[in-house]
Amino acid sequence: MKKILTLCLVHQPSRLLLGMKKRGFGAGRWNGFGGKVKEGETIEEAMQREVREEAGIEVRDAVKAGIIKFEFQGNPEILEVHIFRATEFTGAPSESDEMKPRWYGVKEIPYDEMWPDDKYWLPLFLEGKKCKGRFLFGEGDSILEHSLETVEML
Ligand code: 8OG
Repeated sequence: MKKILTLCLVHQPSRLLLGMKKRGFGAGRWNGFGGKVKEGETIEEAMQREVREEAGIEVRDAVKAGIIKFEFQGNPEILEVHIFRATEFTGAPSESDEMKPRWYGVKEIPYDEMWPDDKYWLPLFLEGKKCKGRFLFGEGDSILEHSLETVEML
């Protein structure tokens, strides 16, 4: 079974907008904004909606930046996360029930308080590259297998 999710990162030349996830899956971690694609919605529409709901902004120029599949040992579900990069937005980032937003300098990304796979692919993202990959998680936060490649097109 496959679930499609979105993840949008607002990336300006020297800074990245992250949100502290306050509840649910990934709570206690800094991340971009996103969630599950609902029935009847395109991936782009879901991306836009999630950023609006979680950070209170409208992204203007989001483009695809990656597709990563996550699997968890012993769980048949595959999470396919579609990653987007935006540089322009309207509105002011504001706290929601789910996320508390904050800008981080690109050299002070809090990798130790993020999903453990982020230290593999986020540096590529910050270099402006697009990537495709797969991570298999084991107990706790261990990564048992992974593959990651940069691609020209998604
Ligand atoms: O709807 P929900 O809040 O459960 O969506 C989960 C969000 O977390 C969604 O934006 C996709 C994102 N996400 C994962 N796994 C990982 C991961 O390993 N790293 C990062 N950075 N984001 C992830 O589901």
